[in-house]
Amino acid sequence: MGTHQIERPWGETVSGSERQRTSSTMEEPIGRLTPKKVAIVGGGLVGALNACYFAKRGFDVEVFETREDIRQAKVVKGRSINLALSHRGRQALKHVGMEDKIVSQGIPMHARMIHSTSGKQSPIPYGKKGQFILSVDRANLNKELLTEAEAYPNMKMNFDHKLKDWNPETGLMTFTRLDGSRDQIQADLIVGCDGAFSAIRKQFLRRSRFNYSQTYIPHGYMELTMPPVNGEFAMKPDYLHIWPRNTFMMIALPNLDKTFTCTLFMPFDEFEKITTGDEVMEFFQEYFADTIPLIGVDALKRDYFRLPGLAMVSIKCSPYHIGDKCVLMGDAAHAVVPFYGQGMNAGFEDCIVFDEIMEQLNEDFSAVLPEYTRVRVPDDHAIADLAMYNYIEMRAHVNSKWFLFRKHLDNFLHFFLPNTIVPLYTMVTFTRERYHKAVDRWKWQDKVINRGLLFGATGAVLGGSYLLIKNPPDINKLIIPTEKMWARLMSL
Ligand code: FAD
Ligand code: EGU
Repeated sequence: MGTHQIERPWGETVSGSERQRTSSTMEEPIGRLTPKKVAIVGGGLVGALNACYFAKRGFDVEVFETREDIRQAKVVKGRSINLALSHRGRQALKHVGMEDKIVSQGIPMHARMIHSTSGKQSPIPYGKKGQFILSVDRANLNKELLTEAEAYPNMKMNFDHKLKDWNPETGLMTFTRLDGSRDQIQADLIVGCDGAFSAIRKQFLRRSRFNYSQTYIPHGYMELTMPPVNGEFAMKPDYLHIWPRNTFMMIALPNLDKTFTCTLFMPFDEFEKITTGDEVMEFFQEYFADTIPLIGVDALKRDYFRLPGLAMVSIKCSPYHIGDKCVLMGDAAHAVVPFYGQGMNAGFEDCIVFDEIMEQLNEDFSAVLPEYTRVRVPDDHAIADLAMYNYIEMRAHVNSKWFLFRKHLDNFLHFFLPNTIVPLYTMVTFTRERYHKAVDRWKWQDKVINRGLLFGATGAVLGGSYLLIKNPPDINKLIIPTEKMWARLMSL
């Protein structure tokens, strides 16, 4: 890992502060003699990526992260082991030159594999050939992003720094450390990337006209590992495996070590009903029988009780900024339920959107922050709503037959009317169409489809009537004589 070139047309490697000095004499007449200081709170996926974006612009960047450096840690605690990376996330990585590296460490998933209760497997492609999503390892992605960020000379990483409080007027932050000490740091801009339970957001909540809502869904999730069989993947690796069972659902994504991480989704009260190993087996026998030999009876009985079901929350808020001092991004701004595979992708896209506005408005925080809120809130709210909608939909009536039918219908309509009907998941997963626009278009398409069905049905009735009138059937053939009717009824 070398040092970074900070955007400069002739491409020398310079430190952030040097760049600022040069550019201020050349382009910016006043101010910016020293680069502005940006503090990024949270060194998770979005924080680490954002650190690259701000460093690339030449700011004096510091990252503050509660945990120890995960690159040194023996065990990495945290949510979900692997994630689906799609177009939006990839584009965001591309802007900081990280796309190829991360893609090369991911496993392409070209289709879903739907497992029915009987054990039948049916693939449904995500799109045309060459369209796929990637299964990436969360811990590895986080490490790569931290290493990338750290290679900028104008970057400082502070691990073991937990934000306790901060002052929206002055930008002064207070951190605590494991040894009990405190650290106080001031910054020109504070970027809250500290996840769904954001400490930065607490100051937002105390303010007037800040909108906030959070919803915990009744489902929890549990991760189970499916080991390799004879050194090979236990199931086909280039698929996102899905077991849709209405109330219960399981999903499995492949890992580089040839394991699968299975994520079981079910209501908390169902989790609690299962208290013994035998009950686990009974439950799996009924709903996910084909996975029992693959996960293994002993592993299943043991791993089910290792951790309780974990909660999922959906959070929406607005605005995302306070004055010119602070902005929220990633889960801190919008936690979404995982039923569209978009949480991280949306958080990564936040970084692109902010960066584009920084470019348009010459890095003037007092203009950039409100514009970011104006532009981004409708889209983040749209994906939060979509993910929640899909959760409700899947839970209500999605078994494997229905899932197959819906996806085939979507793909079929798209095939015949490629420019009119684009499936929602395609717009969400494979394009950068703004989320709220994708929803608008989806509603419009639904109207067209329904109208099509209505016309179709009306046409069938009218056409049928016409044919009947033109060729009236022999009425005598339609009337069944009484004795024949009796005979039929008696034979039942
Ligand atoms: P986080 O990853 O939560 O990082 C926040 C960081 O801030 C952490 O490192 C934390 O230690 C630190 N921090 C917290 N508080 C403080 C503090 N006070 N001071 C300093 N640091 C602090 N998304 C997808 O795109 N695709 C998927 O397939 C997908 N699958 C998912 C499956 C499940 C089961 C779940 C739960 C989520 C899934 N997601 C998925 C969503 C994804 O995990 C999140 O959207 C993503 O992790 C958000 O990143 P973030 O950096 O905003 O927050
Ligand atoms: C859930 C948990 C299939 C990883 C939504 C599809 C997810 C992922 C789907 C998790 C589903 C559901 C889509 C992708 C993806 C599908 C999608 C969900 C990855 C509508 C690690 N979802 N997920 N939709 O279309 O667009 O395949 O934990 F079962 S990837 Cl719930 Cl594309």
